Amino acid sequence: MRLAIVGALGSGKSTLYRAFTGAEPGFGQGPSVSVVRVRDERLEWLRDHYTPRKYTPVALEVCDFPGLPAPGETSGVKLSELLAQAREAEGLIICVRGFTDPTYPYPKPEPDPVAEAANVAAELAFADLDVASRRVEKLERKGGNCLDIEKQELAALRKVLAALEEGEPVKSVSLNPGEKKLLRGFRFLTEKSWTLVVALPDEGGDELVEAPQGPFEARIGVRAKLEAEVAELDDEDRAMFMEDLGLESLASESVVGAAFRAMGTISFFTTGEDEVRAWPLESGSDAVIAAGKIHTDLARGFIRAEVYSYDDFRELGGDEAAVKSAGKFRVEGKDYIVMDGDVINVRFSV
Ligand SMILES: Nc1nc2c(ncn2[C@@H]2O[C@H](COP(=O)(O)OP(=O)(O)OP(=O)(O)O)[C@@H](O)[C@H]2O)c(=O)[nH]1
Ligand SMILES: [Mg+2]
Repeated sequence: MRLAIVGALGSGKSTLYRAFTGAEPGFGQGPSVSVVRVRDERLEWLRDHYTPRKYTPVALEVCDFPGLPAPGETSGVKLSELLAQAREAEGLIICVRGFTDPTYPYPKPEPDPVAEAANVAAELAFADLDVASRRVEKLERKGGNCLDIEKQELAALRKVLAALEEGEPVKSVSLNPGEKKLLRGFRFLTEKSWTLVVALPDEGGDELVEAPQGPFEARIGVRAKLEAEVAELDDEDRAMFMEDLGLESLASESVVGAAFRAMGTISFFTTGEDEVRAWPLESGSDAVIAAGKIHTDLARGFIRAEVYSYDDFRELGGDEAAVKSAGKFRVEGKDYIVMDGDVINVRFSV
């Protein structure tokens, strides 16, 4: 799964990327990509409980994109190409500037997160509008020669277009599963989950986080410059630095978690002395799909899933026998819909 960091020129994207990854973004025209782990307190508790040989949190790819030029401006990057690449991501992190930095060119003396977020949102919506209307025109030209499936697509696209013209994102349009499937290939930017990040000055500015309006599933303020410096330290120095600053946790870590949850993805866990691992799963998936994430053999030879929730396990002191005697240990079949935080053991035979 992939998260794309997009935003205006100089809004703090690459600094945020460094805070996430500790890696330097490249200087090319394309996006830089790194893998980050999604922190999950539950998984960390399971790790401390089992002290397994291997510990595997969910990993996400994060891409740092070049800045979108401000309205009326041009830049070295081709906007359409850039946005086409952003379509490949499942979730977007929209980074806006909440700090002042005289060393970096910025159109205004003071940051304006409200206007900046609105511009970025408009740019993304416009890109969707462009894609949808081109396709509608093409299908309309075909007219009576449209296949049935194309007629359905056209009807669905008209709904999308109507919403976009009203300034509404594609995710606000109610589409049935069939329509969703027909439109999946467009990978609309306004259909994705959006996490707003306001890059904050080293001190203060927290009030800037609530101001921007838009279809954001999550919003969070990050002192990206400070956190990027922290990310470069080794563990010991980092702990000291964070204590000095009075920081308990890093906001950039919360961003990854928030953006992950905003995608509507859940996690289930597999545990034991060998490995404690979190698996991302599309919400609403059944036990066989979950088993298939672990290994295709587990889906193919699926017999049953032994399931209990992390919450019950933790409440009962991390004791499986106690979970059983409390009646919280369940044996589930193929149709069981996996829940966020389920601890699963798949029984199978091939
Ligand atoms: N105080 C403060 N400064 C920041 C923050 N994030 C970025 N900066 C500074 O803002 C300037 C631009 O940051 P970048 O991360 O390069 O911005 P960008 O969005 O990647 O810029 P482009 O890729 O050119 O669009 C740098 O001088 C950073 O040090 C932040 O959260 N707080
Ligand atoms: Mg950059």
